[in-house]
Amino acid sequence: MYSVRVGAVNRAGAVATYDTNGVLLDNTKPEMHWVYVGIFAGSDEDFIDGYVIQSDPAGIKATWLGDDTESGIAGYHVAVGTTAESNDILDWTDVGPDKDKYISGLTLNITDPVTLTPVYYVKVMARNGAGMHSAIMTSHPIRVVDQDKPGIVIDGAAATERVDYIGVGEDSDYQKDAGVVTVQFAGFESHEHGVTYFDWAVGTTPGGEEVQPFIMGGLIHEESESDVPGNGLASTGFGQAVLPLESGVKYYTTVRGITNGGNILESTSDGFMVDQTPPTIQLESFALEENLTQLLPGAALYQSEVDSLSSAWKVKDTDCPIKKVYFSVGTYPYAADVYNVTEIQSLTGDGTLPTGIKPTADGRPNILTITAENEVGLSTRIISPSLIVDVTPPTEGVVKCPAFIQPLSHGECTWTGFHDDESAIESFEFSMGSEEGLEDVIPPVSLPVHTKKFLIQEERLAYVY
Ligand SMILES: [Ca+2]
Ligand SMILES: [Ca+2]
Ligand SMILES: [Ca+2]
Ligand SMILES: [Ca+2]
Repeated sequence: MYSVRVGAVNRAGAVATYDTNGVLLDNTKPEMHWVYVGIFAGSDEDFIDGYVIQSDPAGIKATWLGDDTESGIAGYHVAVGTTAESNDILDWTDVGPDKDKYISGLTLNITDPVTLTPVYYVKVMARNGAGMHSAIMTSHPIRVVDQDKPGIVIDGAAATERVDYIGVGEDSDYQKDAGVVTVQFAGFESHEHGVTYFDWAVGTTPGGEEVQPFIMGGLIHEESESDVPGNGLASTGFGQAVLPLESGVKYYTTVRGITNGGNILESTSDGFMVDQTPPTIQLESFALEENLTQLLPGAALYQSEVDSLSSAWKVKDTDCPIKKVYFSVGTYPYAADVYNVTEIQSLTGDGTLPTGIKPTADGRPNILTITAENEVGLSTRIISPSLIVDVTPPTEGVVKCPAFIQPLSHGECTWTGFHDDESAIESFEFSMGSEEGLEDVIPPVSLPVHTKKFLIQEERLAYVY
């Protein structure tokens, strides 16, 4: 120990002395006791199978301790390298006297699990009060693994029945069953810690537990999955629970994987709804008929031109999308003997028959069948009225009239044999002329269908049936 005395003499000759408390002379280096990584001061280093494992790719937590009994520790210097000798990641950096630090701003790559490269070493030197540096102390090697990641969660049981089931099937957004919730999940990974257990909840909000709180029951993990990261549970599985559901409510399923490190890896499905009602189909027009009260099954419509059969309709389902609309035309209900079952491309709202559908014109009815199926597989089928196409006039019958009709005399005309193979006779038209082709004696008069004869009586015209 040295003492330093400073004296000052003033012009009057007085001397003042100031004594320091002494200055240490230290000529031995400080000593490093430890460097631990993955933790801050006060924790135990997690050193397994020769490595400390971390998932952080941007920095390293480290703690260290050195001492110097003579001059104490003034500060530490830290470096990071991919070998025990190199400082290729971070060159020597003065970090002050703190005994731990998050060494930030690094770019660390995932360690290849086969070649076990790269790994990272933290080196620390202590600096004592006399400015001398200790020997370098190097940490255990650090393996960098993938960060914990929540997997995906989908609604429904699609594809889970597959023998080679792995991963997830197709997400479902609608279901018919109002008493069961099914879920599939995959890709929950904790390379650092492993997943210790899974639990799941069902709610009416994303992540919610309104219908079922988080429970472990009902989940099945894929046991055949090998090379599970972090030696935890499989990352894949599915779940099923009997729960009462309502139409018109969206349900969300949330799956959590809880890691051995206490991390909660959580994912929620995008939801599903229940639909238990089939779509509705409203026929808006059929052939030339647009009056909704006439567009009923069993009604008969007649048309005299053979052109394209036309129809328009509206398909609706307020709960879920329409998956398929198809039609056929037949000579009896639900038949397809006039036009094959054909899918309609437009699935929502208004639908129309494509052009070019020739109705049968042989007197048999043309009945349109329309079927609409919704996303959950519920379907509705309607039929149109019968359309009878008749392009030929009625067959001529035989008319019998008196050979001569005197003015003011009586007479009658009768007729038989008028008929039509395709459509029924609707009415008769009667007229009389003084020559063939004329209607000058009795102008045309329309007679009901049942009329059988026409009386001519004292210039008063009458008909009888
Ligand atoms: Ca010393
Ligand atoms: Ca969904
Ligand atoms: Ca519905
Ligand atoms: Ca006819």
